[in-house]
Amino acid sequence: MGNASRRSFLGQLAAAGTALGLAPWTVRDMLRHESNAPLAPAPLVGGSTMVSTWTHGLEANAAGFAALQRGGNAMDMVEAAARIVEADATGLSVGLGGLPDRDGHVTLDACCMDFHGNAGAVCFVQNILHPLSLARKVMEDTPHVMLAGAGAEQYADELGMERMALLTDVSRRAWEDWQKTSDYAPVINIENHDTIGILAMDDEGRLAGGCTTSGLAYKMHGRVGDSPIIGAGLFVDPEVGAATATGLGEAVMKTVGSFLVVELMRQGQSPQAACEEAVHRIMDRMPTDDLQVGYLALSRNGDAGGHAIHPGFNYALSRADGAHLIDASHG
Ligand code: SD4
Repeated sequence: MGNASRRSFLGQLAAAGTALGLAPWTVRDMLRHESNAPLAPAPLVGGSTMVSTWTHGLEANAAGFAALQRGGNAMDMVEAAARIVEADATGLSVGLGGLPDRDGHVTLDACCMDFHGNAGAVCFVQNILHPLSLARKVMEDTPHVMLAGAGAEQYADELGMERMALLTDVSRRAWEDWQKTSDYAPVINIENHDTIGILAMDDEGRLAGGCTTSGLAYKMHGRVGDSPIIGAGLFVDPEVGAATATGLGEAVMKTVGSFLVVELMRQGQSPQAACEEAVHRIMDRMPTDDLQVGYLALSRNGDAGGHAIHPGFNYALSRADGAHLIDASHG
């Protein structure tokens, strides 16, 4: 079914459901299942591929490929990769051990998109070790895209997800040190950015992506960044490619960065060129001396690219034949 006829079918389905007196929930479920119609297989030029932000992307990608070997699909690869980094107490920007907000609370943001274009997200959640898994549950088992704060935690409780304190001794001490000199303005510098964004293509050419973070260190309580915002911190267009962002979320949100990267790819640009143009969009619009943003993209034919405002952004590229840490271009 083509896009236009699918849209018309969806409209007729919704109208028919309402006319028949079906609950809106039932209609939404029908719509959701229809949107899960299989896509045409992708050209598998590069084979299964993962790209993930920063050095921790290497370990994450290894977990993703292990999931693929266990029979998982692209979404399973992304979730397995995220869980490794979320549970790693040594990372100061994701999950356990993430630096807290200015009031000492670790608050997490995460989202994911699958190869049908479905999306799920959670934001401003506390004491949940695996926010990306929770985002996936929102995507797969609810009619919604995003749950926030206490509502997301309540849903995690319903799912039986364990609650745990995420502030470690190391991150508490860092927060206490920060308080000594703090003027209570968010610290925005080029070191404050090691969110993990993960893009995966499985051995059937299906794309998925995820992004998970504790966000900007010492942010205002309640602040939500780009990472759980579909189109900003992550976007997957199953027919085109996927992109994710790391760095100062405010700059990414104002330019709807990941959607922009994927849309540029849809117009024919390579992942590398698309990331460059999206970075330049930020640099043209705001002073960037003190802020870093990096974009990472994967096309449906397995090409990858990455670009950042400043030097220092790297990403892990893994295929069946090996993994590499790549320094992204910048400027
Ligand atoms: C945010 N984009 O919350 C995230 C920050 C980040 O590692 O990338 N941190 O703005």
